[in-house]
Amino acid sequence: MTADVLVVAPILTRQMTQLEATYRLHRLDRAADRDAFLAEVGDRIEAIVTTGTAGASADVMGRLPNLKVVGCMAVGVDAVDLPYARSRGIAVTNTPDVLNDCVADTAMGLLIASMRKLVLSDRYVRDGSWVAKGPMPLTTSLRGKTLGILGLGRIGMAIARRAEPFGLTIVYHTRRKRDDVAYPWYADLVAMARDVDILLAILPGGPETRRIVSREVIEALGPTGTFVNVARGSVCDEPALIEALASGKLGAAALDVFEDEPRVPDALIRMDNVVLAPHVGSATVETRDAMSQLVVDNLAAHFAGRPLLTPV
Ligand code: NAP
Ligand code: 8YV
Repeated sequence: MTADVLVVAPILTRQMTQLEATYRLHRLDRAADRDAFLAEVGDRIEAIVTTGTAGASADVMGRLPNLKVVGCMAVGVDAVDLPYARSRGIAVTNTPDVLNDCVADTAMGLLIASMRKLVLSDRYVRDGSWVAKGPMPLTTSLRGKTLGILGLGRIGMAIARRAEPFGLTIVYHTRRKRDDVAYPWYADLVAMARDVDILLAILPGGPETRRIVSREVIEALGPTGTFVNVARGSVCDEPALIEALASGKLGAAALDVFEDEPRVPDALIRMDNVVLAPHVGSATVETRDAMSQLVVDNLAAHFAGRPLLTPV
């Protein structure tokens, strides 16, 4: 029998075509009246397809009494209400590993763009400053600096491996010290922020890590420090970050993620010491294709009664 699947947010077209050929899809993302739509199809839904941003709320899942599995196209599932899903025995799948390289590339790109002022350099050429003012002011070398990675998991390790050849010394903070790496571990995030030149966040979002990059951490990083966030906007105290960047208590920031995406505070948009990106860590054709396929393959495993490939 063909199963009914609720699309909270679509994945790539190639995989949506596969889903359309296999299941009866119900497009919540296109519904004019979401409540009426859920009231009409809710009883039939056995699976959800969603993205890391759209997630799956307890409110939506609560209207789907036969829901068994959520396929989320992201490694970070902070937008899926996991406690609620667990309370109902609803399985949740994510897309780990296939995005490590692209997210790590983005992180390094942001780090270099910030320290070497690549975005300002581009503007300097385009707006005629090079002709009018002469050479651009000198920037800061990566070589010899210390990079503190907040969250040395799958992606954090991919970032560390890329950072080493740039001459960066790597240290990290996690809850538990890893026994398979030689990088120095800090039990205390503020102490690490005090000792490093760059703090890079790549840990999960959610209540446990909310504003872990606090005012104290930001100020410990200091006037010559750079903060790179490729984790989630929620992990950083954004108002404190803005204040520190504006007052010179923090040197610079490179941000792929924000508290209220896609809305980015005007203050950040106006700052020259900030590089901004619209949550594009994994946003390449190849990686999104692999992530989307993993969503499809997880649903296929579920409906065939096989073990899920990447359960959360
Ligand atoms: P992972 O392999 O699970 O690694 C997570 C790391 O964070 C681990 O080292 C973990 O170590 C650490 N961590 C977790 N909670 C912590 C806490 N409270 N304090 C300190 N460290 C903590 O995850 P991943 O695959 O590398 O992905 C990490 C995150 O990156 C995702 O959850 C997502 O939010 C984000 N991400 C962003 C993008 C983007 O587009 N910008 C793309 C992909 C992923 P311990 O357990 O020892 O603490
Ligand atoms: C995606 C992400 O941008 O995997 C994650 O955790 O943040 C990203 O890869 C996004 O959530 C797409 O669904």
